[in-house]
Amino acid sequence: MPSLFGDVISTFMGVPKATEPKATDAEVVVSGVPFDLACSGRSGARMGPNAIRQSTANLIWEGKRWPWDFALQDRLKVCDAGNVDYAYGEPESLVDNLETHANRWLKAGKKMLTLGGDHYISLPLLRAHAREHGPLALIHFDAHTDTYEQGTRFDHGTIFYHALKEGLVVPEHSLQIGIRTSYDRHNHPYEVLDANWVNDHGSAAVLERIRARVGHHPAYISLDIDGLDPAYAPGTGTPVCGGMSTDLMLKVIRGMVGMALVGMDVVEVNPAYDHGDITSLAAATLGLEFLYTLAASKNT
Ligand SMILES: [Mn+2]
Repeated sequence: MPSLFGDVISTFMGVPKATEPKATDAEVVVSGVPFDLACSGRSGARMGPNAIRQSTANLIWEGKRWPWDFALQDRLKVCDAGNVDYAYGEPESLVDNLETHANRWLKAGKKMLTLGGDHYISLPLLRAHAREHGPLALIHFDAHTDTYEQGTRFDHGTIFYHALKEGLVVPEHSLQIGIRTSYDRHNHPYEVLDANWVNDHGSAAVLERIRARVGHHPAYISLDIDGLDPAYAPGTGTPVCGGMSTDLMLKVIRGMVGMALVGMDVVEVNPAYDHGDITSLAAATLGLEFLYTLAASKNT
């Protein structure tokens, strides 16, 4: 059993590193995107990917992870491709590099778990996933809808407005979960399960709505860590009180076994504002539960 105090963890859960899709038999690739040039508030999410990887040192010791009854490596092959590089001061280079990176791995038949970075990174990722799978059902956890029409060219608050305009997502199959900031309720393209409703009704009710909306459509999960309450995720750029608990969000992710999940990103982890690694551990755990959900889905 690996020790918590051994070597520094340089990949997610210590999985093998692989930079060439053809050189690995992994079914899922973990990538980091250390980009925060589209952030409107507290910057620093570029430090997220490595902090999330390091937090997996707390998770790696468990063989058959609770509450599952199997070890991940027995059911799913995972590799870590490291971080996507870009030229600082040139956000457009990140857009190109990330989309090219994602295209390469998706074309090789791999699924992706991507660690942000600010939420802007979801747009190039959605472009690549939609190219591979067609327009997607979006399952979006966040305090904010990120559908604002007014924004800058590189803006972490406008991505799901652009994703819709570009035809990357199917609004009729998409939901936004944990929302607790203003949006136009009378003219909004996505179904919203706001934070009040989610916290009052619990995971079973949330999952019922997700399954009713998404069905068997190819689905992409975009998880802004600020969907969690600041008590559970203080280390993020734009925290909003009244969010979901880590427990509730984990139960919702786990409950998606059997759905046609094609990818996930976990974004907006900002270690400089974190305390005791609460936020990066939450992100690491949510990402790991996605991998377990994919693994469990292979037998359904
Ligand atoms: Mn947000």
